[in-house]
Amino acid sequence: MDSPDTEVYRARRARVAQALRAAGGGVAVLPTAPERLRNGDSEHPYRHDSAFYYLTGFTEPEAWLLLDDAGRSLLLCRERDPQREVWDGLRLGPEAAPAALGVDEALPLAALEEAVPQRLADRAAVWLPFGDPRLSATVARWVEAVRARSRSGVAAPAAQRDLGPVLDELRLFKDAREVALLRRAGDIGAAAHARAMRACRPGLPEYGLEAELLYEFRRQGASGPAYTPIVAAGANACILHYGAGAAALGLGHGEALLRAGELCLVDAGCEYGSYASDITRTFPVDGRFTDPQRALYGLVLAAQEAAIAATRPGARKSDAHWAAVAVLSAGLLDLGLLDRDAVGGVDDVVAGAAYRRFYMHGTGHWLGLDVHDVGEPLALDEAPLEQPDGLGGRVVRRPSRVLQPGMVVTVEPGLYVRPAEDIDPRWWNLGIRIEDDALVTADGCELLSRGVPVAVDEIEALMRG
Ligand SMILES: [Mn+2]
Repeated sequence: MDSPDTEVYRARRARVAQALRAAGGGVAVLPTAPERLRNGDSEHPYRHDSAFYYLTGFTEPEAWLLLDDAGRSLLLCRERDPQREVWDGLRLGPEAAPAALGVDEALPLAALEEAVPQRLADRAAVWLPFGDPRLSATVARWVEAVRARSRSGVAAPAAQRDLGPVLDELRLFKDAREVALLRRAGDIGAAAHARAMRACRPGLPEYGLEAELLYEFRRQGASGPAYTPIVAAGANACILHYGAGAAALGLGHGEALLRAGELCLVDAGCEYGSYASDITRTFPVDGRFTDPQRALYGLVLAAQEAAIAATRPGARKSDAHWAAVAVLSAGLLDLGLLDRDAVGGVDDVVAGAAYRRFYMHGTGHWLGLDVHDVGEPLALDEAPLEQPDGLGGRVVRRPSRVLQPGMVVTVEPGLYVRPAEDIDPRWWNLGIRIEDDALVTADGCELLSRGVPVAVDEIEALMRG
């Protein structure tokens, strides 16, 4: 009797098999992620491949899944090795894998070179995720190995086909189990942000808040951050990927001090049960928004509210972005950050993309096993049409995808004002982003990350307490 967990993965494999059958059949070949050296002989913490995990629930390195269009699955994994297990931890081993994972068959990794060509014989196609040259070369070699046996009457797959879009499409729609994990990741991520806000005070280094985030993630059972956290004080908030390798001038990453009167931007989410949260909050270091900070923050929040309202079934994915852009553009004109005489009205600002000086990224991305999760963002079944390219021009391309229940997107507008002669100094170095995670529901969306305040008054109350 399989555990319900095993049944989830079995059902997902059955859906892949069904998709292969519908597209002419064949065998899918999917490896998990490689282990990677960090430096010397020490490795980065191991993280399994998301698609591999989605179909197996298996988290060990050095594993392959073969899945044919009849739904038969074969796992190749490391053998038990008492000597190695003393050093590296327990291994499931091929003997225990069928019962533990619900796969039909399991073999030791050593059988890979023999087993795969065997399973590719007389198959219409081999399916593999495209875009990885090493994998493509390996699979091509296996196909050649089948071809070499053609005199014995065996036919090699005539086609290599991309497994990526098949898996991406399934992963785009989250099932109940995935929603539960995303909700927990959102709750833990939000609690960590609240902890960072409470711990914030002038004089702390950025890494002081990063430590609070990491502590709360781990304390609540997340495996760690889902991506490199950004804790950006003052002007650093205008560096979009501050923290991911970008450092403040003359300082190591995260070493700038939090100063009274400045804002702090925190973009951090955790990984729980392999699922990510992705949350951004921006708050005053001394717990009290100044008037310019409050005005600009209020504008970003209004843009986020408009984008959230546009995140519902039937709307297109890009509707949230354009809703945010419309609000931001109007506000930038009202606050005088954009000069009406120079750029015209709201429609001109949107069409000419003058807002891009202060808002240069998109408003959301899919979220799931990966923080920037997989899934086709365009409606591939619709004809291309002329539309804004987001850079001030027009472009002919397929429209953005229509949202459906079960999809999960982030909603993350922002504004970033760098010092410039034509900008009133009161706005200088304000970098603000507000990001929440939204599950598209039957009649709108549910925010999974609102366990941390977002309203000005509530942030100030939390930081006072
Ligand atoms: Mn994000």
